[in-house]
Amino acid sequence: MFITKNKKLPENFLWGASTSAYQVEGANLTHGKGPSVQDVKTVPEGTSELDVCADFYHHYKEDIALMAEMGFKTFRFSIAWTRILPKGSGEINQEGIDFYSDVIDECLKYNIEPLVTMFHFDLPYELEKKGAWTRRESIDEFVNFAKILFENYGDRVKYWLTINEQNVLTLSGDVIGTCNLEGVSNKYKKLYQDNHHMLLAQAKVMKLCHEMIPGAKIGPAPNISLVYPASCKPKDILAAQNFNAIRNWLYLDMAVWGRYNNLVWKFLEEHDAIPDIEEGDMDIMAQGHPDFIGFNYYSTATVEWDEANTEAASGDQQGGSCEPGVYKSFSNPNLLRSEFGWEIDPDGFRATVREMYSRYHLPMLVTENGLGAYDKLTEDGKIHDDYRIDYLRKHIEQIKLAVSEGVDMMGYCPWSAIDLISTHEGIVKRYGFIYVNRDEFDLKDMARYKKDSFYWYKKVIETNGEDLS
Ligand code: BGP
Repeated sequence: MFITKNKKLPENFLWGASTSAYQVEGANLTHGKGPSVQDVKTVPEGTSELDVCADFYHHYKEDIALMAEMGFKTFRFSIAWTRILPKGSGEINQEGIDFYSDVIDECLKYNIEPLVTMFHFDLPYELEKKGAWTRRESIDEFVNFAKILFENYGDRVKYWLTINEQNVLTLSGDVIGTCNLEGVSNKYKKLYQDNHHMLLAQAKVMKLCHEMIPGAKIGPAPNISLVYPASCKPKDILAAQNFNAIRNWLYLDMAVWGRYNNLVWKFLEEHDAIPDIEEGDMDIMAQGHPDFIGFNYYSTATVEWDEANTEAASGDQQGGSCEPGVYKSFSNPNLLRSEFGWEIDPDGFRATVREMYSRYHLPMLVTENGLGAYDKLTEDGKIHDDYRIDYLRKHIEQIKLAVSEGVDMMGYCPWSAIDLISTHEGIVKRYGFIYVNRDEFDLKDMARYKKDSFYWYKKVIETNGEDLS
C-alpha cells in the first residue's frame, strides 16, 4: 500500500546499537574469566583470535562516551557467562560482576538504558565438556546464572534479552562455533533436545525476571527472516512455509504461546528427533511470557521445493541451507548483496515485521540489523561509509512505514555500535559506527575514529528519525 499519512516514531523510541561480549571485549582469559566455547574453537583460517577484539574491556568508558555523543538512548551488550561464573556454575568471579556493574553505571551516567543479553553464543567451556545443553541440568545452570544477574543488576537494568539467536544456534552452530556433534548419531535429535532445554530455560528465566524485578521487561532475541517462495508454484509456497516454521515460528510460537509449531513437530517426527519432554515441561513453557519480541534482521530468505532430495546443508546465519524434501535455498535475483554475499532487503524487513506483529501482537525491538563491509580509514582519519548509511536509512524508512501501519515498535539497535570481530569472517567485516584501528593480525593503536555513519546516526537520533538525509 502507498502510504501518504505517516505517523511519527514514539517519543521514547529506543535508538541505540548492539555488541556481544565475546566479539567486542577481548581480555578473554584474564581478570578471572573462564573459557567459553568461543575461546577454544579453531577460528577460520585468516581470521583473528578472540583475545583482543575491540578491547572494549579496557576502552568501555571511551566507547560509551562516543555512544552518548551519538545520542544513544540504549546500548545492547551481552554479559559473558564465564566472566561471572568462570566454570559456568559454582564460584563467582567478583571482578566480572564489578566490570559489568561499571559498564551499566557508565551507561546510566549518560541516560543510556542498558539492554542486556544474557547469552550470546558463548557457552562456558566447562559446561560444554559436560554435555552442554543436551543435559537436563543445563536448564538450572542458565537459571542460576540469570538469577545472579538479576540480583546484581536488577536495580539498574530494566531491559533484558534471554538468548541471542537460539534459531541460529540450532541451525548454523557449525558456522558460528557453537556446535559439537562428535559421536552424535542423530544430529536432529541432539540439536532439538538442546533446543528444548534452551526453551525451557528461557521460559523459566522470563518468569524469574518478572518475579525478581518488578517493572522489568524481558524478551527473546531470535534472528527472524521472512522466508519467500522462489516462485508462485504451490509447492514452492509449501517449501517456504516449511522453512518459515523451522527457522522462525518454532522459536516465537514457543516463547509467546508456549507450544510447539505443528510443522516443526512433523519434521522432527520424520527424523526420529522428537525431544524428550518431561511432565510439567509444557506448563513451564506456558508460564514464560515475554514483554516484547527482540529480533535480529539482516535479510529475508528464499527457498524452493526440493524435488531432487538435495543433501542437507546448514549455511550461515543468512543463507544457503537445505533440508532434503523440505526446502532448498534459492538465490533471490531481485536483491542486491553485500560485499560478503548477504542479500539486502529493506522491504523484506517490513514484510518480516508485519508478519511477526500479526502473529504475536507484542511490541517489537530490533536488536540487530546492519551491513558488514570492508571499511577504509583515509589518511586524514575519515571513514566514508555511505553504503552503510544507505543500508540503515532504507531499513529505518521501513520501520517508520511499519509504525504508520500500526505496528508497535520499541526501538532500533543496529549491529554494531563499534567495529568488532565477526562470527566467522574476522575484523575486516566491519559493522560499527565507530572504527577501531586494527587489522586482522596487526593490532596497531586500537584508536577509535568516527565514521561518516556516526555523524549521520547522531542526526537521525536527534530528530527521532525525521531527518534521514
Ligand atoms: C548475528 C549475530 C552477531 C553478529 C551478526 C553479524 O547472527 O548475532 O553476533 O556477528 O550476526 O554476523 P557476522 O558476524 O557473521 O557477519
